[in-house]
Amino acid sequence: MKTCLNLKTVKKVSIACIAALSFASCSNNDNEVELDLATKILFTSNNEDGNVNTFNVGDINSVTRATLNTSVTAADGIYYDSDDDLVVQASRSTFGLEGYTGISLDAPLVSVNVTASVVGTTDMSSPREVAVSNDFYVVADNADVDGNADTPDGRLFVYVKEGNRFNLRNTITTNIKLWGIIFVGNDLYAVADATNKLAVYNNFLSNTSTTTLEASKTIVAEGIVRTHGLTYDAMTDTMILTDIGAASNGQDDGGFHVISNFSSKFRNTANGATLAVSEQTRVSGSNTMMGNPVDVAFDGETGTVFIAEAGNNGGRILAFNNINSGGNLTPVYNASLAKASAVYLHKE
Ligand SMILES: [Ca+2]
Ligand SMILES: [Ca+2]
Ligand SMILES: [Ca+2]
Repeated sequence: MKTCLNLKTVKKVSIACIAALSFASCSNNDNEVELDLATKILFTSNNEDGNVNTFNVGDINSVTRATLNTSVTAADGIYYDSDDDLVVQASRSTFGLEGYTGISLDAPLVSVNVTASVVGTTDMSSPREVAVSNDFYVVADNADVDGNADTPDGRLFVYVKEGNRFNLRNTITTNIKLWGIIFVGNDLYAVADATNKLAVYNNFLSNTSTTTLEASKTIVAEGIVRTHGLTYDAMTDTMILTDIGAASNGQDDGGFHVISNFSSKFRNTANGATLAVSEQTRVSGSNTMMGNPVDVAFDGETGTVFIAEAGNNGGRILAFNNINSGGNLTPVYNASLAKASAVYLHKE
């Protein structure tokens, strides 16, 4: 079957077959081929060399890797926009967003040198995670705001992508320390760094001026020492929070918590109240290779958790399957990535 060489064609053919219920021309084998060839790319950033490493994780037992070599030397939060063939990361050497165009998934990714052609003003001090809603790119900056490291605070920089520019619309100052952020619909969830708390800012983008903003609601995730990264999968209503434990232990005190049926659990936990650890599933222990898991992505379809591990062995990308009962799991995939800082999973 020659069209197997073109992944998108195969998918379209299979979908058309299913729609027509044409079993004669669409065997079960074709459907299996479609699933096996699903495009799933994990985009990653790091603070070692600032390059974007991509991992084709469509088959977790046969992962292929390619590197987009950038001119920045350290980076965090990462995102991929398939409509624009655009990879975006938050540069920690220029302190602005950088977008690399022409990154198409129509053919397997190969290692290339890239130049940022979508850029913006370099407003930030310590950019971390990036959260995207349509053309709005929000960056969490964890630098101290008020000159007193003992008072928790941070800033959310709200950029709008217009043409090949990231234009700063406004800046929101928070009274929590920031790191991981993610949109769930119109609401922006944020970890309260250095704590075990999860905050939400409802209708976040409706705050159009530069101002300070209190979280709409904050809950405590029992069992976590210090959360850092988070991700949400709408298909399975699953929230995942990482736990870096002590930052000083980069080897074996980290983990992550899976919160299934997240919407109702969050709704039913009052502002300031605690979500019991018995309502969460914890993965941690010596087999997990997690010391400082700083970011997380989740494929709800396969139940696979991807982790950016900043500390263990200098930094790794990890994947875990069969997470339902938690515990001291051995990663199903493990690759070195020095000072790994962020992961973003793109599926099509
Ligand atoms: Ca402060
Ligand atoms: Ca740790
Ligand atoms: Ca991320």
